[in-house]
Amino acid sequence: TYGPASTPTHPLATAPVGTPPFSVDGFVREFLHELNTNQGVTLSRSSVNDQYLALASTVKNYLMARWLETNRKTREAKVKTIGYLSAEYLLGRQLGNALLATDLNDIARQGLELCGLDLPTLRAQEVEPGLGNGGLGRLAACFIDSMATMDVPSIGYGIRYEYGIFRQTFVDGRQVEQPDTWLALGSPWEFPHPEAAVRVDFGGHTETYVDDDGRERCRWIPAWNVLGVPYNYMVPGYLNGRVNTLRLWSAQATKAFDLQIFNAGDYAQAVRAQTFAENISKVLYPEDSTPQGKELRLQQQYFFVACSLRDFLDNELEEGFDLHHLSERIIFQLNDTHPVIAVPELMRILMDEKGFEWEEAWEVTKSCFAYTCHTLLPEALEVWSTELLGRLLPRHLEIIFGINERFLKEVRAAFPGDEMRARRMSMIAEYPEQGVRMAYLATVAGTKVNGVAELHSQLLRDKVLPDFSQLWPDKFTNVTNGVTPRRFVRMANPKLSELITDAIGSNWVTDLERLKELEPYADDPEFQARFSEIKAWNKKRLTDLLRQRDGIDLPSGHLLDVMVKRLHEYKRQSLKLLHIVSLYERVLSGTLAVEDLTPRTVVFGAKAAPGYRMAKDTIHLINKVAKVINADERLEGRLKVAFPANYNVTLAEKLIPAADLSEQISLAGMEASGTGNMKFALNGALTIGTDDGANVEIRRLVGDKHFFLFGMSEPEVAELGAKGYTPGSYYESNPQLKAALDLILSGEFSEGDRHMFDSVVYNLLHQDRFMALADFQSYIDAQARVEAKYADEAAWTRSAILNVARTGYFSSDRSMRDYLQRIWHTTPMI
Ligand code: NBY
Repeated sequence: TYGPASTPTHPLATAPVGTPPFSVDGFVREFLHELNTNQGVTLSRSSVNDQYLALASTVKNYLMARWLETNRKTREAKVKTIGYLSAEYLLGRQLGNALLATDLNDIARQGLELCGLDLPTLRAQEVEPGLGNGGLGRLAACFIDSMATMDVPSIGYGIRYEYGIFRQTFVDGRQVEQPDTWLALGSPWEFPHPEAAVRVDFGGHTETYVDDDGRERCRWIPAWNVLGVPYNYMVPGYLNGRVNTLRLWSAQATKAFDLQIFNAGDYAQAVRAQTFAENISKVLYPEDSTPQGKELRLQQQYFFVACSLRDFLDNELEEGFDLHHLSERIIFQLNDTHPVIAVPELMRILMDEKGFEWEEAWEVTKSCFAYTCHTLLPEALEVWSTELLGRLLPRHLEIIFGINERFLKEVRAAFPGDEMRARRMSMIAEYPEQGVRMAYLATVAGTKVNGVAELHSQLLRDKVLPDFSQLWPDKFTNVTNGVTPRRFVRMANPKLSELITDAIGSNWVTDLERLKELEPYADDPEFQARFSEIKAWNKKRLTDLLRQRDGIDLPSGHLLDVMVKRLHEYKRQSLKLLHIVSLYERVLSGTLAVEDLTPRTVVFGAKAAPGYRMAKDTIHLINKVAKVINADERLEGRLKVAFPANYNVTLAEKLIPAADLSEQISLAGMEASGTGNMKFALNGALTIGTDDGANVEIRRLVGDKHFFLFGMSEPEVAELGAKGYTPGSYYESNPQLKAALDLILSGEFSEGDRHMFDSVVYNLLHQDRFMALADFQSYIDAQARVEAKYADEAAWTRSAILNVARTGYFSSDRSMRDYLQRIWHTTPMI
């Protein structure tokens, strides 16, 4: 229960808390107060970390009243809430975003200056919460930002991993993973509520019994449980006074469990029990595409979903709410299949705890979920073995079988006699072992199923779930991804933001389509000049950062060519590498004069899943190639390769605004959307890319003249695959490709060791699942077009400006509007 035991009588007890005054003096007072009372130090004895923590607390105090008010208002309005269920949130640093959302930047800078402190130094002290792998986790972070900014009531639910995505280091060019200790120096942005912990059950068995009304019912007799402790985070809207909540769950041992063993005298065992429970939220799985099917992973999924449903039903809804109307108050958006176990969990709660009949419970359940798919790779679709599910969540497995049985009846009724279809559509796979296809369960249970870009949604309908889209054509829809302009333009690129605002006013930050108004400026020499200066300034900023962060020296005046994303074969970092090696080889062999090389620096940023051998070998190869090329004086410094370790959101914010060329070179039909592609275009980089994911839409909007398209289209890929793809034939028939691969095989990059990179090279020659060799020539040709254009500085700048002007569509605010209209059927709160 919440609130005081008796009616408060002190006048202050019912008034909302005040916000500290928006003045430099008010800020300084608040900051010093936090430094003294929270950190227990005086300014003169404070460390940078003390100062950062005090600053964070100060900013929090400015947000607090709004947060409390948002919660009160939303509760009172009894409107529909978006429950965003995501196993990952790749938030990035919080301080800069909070300062921006509260308009405190100037006041904070001045106030700190008066204290002899420097805001950027304090900002640099923050360790970003890396609670996600890549695009999917970052998308969740952009979406909660947009919902807050658009005044959409929402709660983000997820896991408070004690260790986020690993910290990547390189040792002799190979990736080595270090634990990410993001909590070590304090975590000023969270509010733990151990008193509001919820219990989550696991294991045991089910039984039937006869209830008081004489009905036969099922129940779950679990074997063990853990506690989920909520940690609340504020999600501030941009200058609109709304502050939504992100609620992340941390696992703890239950007291009962502990005490029982403790009383039995086995202290060591009691401590082990605690460790066992806490393991559940200990670490983020660093797999970004191939689910590993590990027991702990399923425990994580059920853990956070069970906590979240319990929390919403018990704490967010008013007491006595009639759950038959649940969908009027919540829609749970499933961020991929990771939270899909929420479907049988809601069924279980409604039937076993609230006494609903199956049909009643199913009606409610299927109106409360919608499912977003983020992939097309068959191996990325989660399948949980029924053995594991039955052991960990026996009641849920029963319910899944029940859902499947009724669903297959519906299929057989719709397609009489088509038994093959019924088997294809079953949620239960029988090979290689019996397992539950979570994407099918999500599709059956969801009111809507969406892909994340037009091409992806189409392929999802036609290739991944064709039987389902025939059965329910209206269930399928598209919402093209977007990115938050607050973090990725306004914060990351302050100079460009100022230029834009000077030209068209400041409303673009929340209405990004307004960037269109920049179009006329693309031909304005003065605007062009300022735009180029800003690009140069951003490059300088990046150069300074990489020098002190990584000891990397970026040359100036180069075309900055950037490929940053998770390392995966389908994304084809190896194709980018072949381009680099080929340029080098042509200089060595004299087919390209050094002075004809366009001065170019290629920057890679990429983490490989720790168990993904090919990805790790590719990282090793990139580093080795970089080492040789960077040291070779014959290149006269005209080609450089930089690979800063540990690419993350913080680095992205400096890297993207500096880029000239954005590499989006996945095999067509493989990248669901991409979101980095959008961030680059919005910051005035030109894209070299395939017709894949959201590239398709970017190119359509910016126009062919301002985009470097290459490679096979998705239908061409399918055709080549069907015909039989033989990568070796491209090697044999393309001398330039052959020379590049041969140079790697010669040991040039491996101190003469001719076998160091056999895995990568022979995979390309004999398998090349993602057809890098087939697209090689087309890619090389497109890079030649890049160089020709780059030589005409005015033309390049004009195209870059048009990229900014024409990509306002890719704001995550627009994505949210699409979700509201097509999926959630609700409107912002006025
Ligand atoms: O989601 C990415 C897609 O590859 C990208 O094209 C898209 O833009 C983005 C947002 O929609 N998918 C992605 O990032 N996936 C993961 O990070 C991920 C994480 C964990 C697991 C699978 C995928 N897992 O099975 O554990």
